[in-house]
Amino acid sequence: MLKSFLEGLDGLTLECEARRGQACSLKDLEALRVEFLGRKGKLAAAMGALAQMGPEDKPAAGKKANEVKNALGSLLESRQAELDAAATQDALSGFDPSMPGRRPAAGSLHPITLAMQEICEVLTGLGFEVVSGPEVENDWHNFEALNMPPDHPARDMQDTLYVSDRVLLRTHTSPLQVRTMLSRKPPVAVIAPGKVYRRDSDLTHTPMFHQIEGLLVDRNVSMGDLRGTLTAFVRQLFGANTNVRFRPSFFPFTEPSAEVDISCVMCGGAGHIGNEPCRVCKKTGWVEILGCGMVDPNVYRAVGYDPEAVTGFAFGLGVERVAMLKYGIGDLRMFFENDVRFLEQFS
Ligand code: 2NL
Repeated sequence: MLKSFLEGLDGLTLECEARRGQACSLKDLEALRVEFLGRKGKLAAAMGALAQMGPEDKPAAGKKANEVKNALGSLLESRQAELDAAATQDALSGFDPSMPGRRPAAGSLHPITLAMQEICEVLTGLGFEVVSGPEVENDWHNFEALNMPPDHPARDMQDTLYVSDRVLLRTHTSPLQVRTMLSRKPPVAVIAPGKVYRRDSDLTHTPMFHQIEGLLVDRNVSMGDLRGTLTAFVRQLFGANTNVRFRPSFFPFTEPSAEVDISCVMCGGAGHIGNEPCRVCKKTGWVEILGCGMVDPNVYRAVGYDPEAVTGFAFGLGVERVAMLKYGIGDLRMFFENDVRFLEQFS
C-alpha cells in the first residue's frame, strides 16, 4: 500500500515535468496548476489514500506527499519564469537600444521676428530702451498729438482701419512714444517695435506690417546727433562699408525731415552687376531704408514738454522692407504665406 502510494506520487512529479513545457501562456499554466495542485486535483486525489493507511506508514507517506507538493509548486513556478523571460525577449526583438531616438522637428523664428530682434539689439546697444503698448489706439495718441489735425489726409477712412468714431488700429508705432513722453520727463531714448495697420492691400502692401520707431529727446540734441546715430545704426545692421545719404523729405511730426538711403545691398552701389542692371536699386545704387527728422515743436506742446527747453530726433522704419533687403527676399507675400519651405531656411 505504501509502495504504490509513493510510486503514484513520483508519477505525478514525472507527469508534471513532462507537461509543463507545453504550457505556453499564463492561462495554460494556471490550468495545469488547478489540474495538479487544485482542491480536486491529482495531488488531492492521491492524498485520499492517506486516510486508510496504518500508523506505521503514515509519517513516510505524509512526508513524501509534502515533498511532492513542493516539487510540483516549483516546477510550475519555474515555468512561469521561463514564460516571462520569453515575453521580454519577444518585446525586445528587432529593437536596438543603441539607436539614436527620433528627433522631433524643431521650429524656427520667423524672418520678421529675426529682423526685429536684430534691429532692437543694435539700437539697445546704442542706448535706446524698448517700449510697448496697445495696438488699438484712440485718434489723439495716433494722430492729434503727432501734429496731424482732424482734417489731415492721413486720417481719412481710406487709409486707417477704424474700430469706431475715435478708436482705431494704430497706423504707426508713434503713439507708444507719445505715451512715453506723457509719462516721463526728458531725457528719453526709446524704441517702439510692433505691428501696425493700414487699409491697404496689394503686391507691395499688407493690411498689417511691422514697424520700429526711435525717439531721443534731451537738451541740445542736433541734426548731427541724428546723422551720427543713424549712420552707426545702419552700418551695424548692413555692414561697416555701407554708404549713407540723407535726402530732404516731409513728415507731419518732424521738421526738418529726411529719408535715409544706403548703398544698394545687392550691387554694392554700382547700379549694375556685371552687365546686368541691378533690380533691387533700379540702377540708382541706393535703397531707401528709413525716414527721420527733428521732432516738431507741436509734438512737444501736445505732450507737455517745453519746446524752448528740449530738442530731439525721431525715426521710423518698416521691418518687412529691412528683412527683404537683409535676407534677399524679392516678394513681400513670402512673409505671410507661411510656406515651411521658405520658413525653415531661417532656422
Ligand atoms: C517712416 C518714417 C518716421 C517718426 C517716424 C516720430 C515719432 C514721434 C515724434 C516724431 Cl513721437 N516723429 N516718428 C519720425 C520721422 C519718420 O517714420 O518712413 N517710417 C516707416
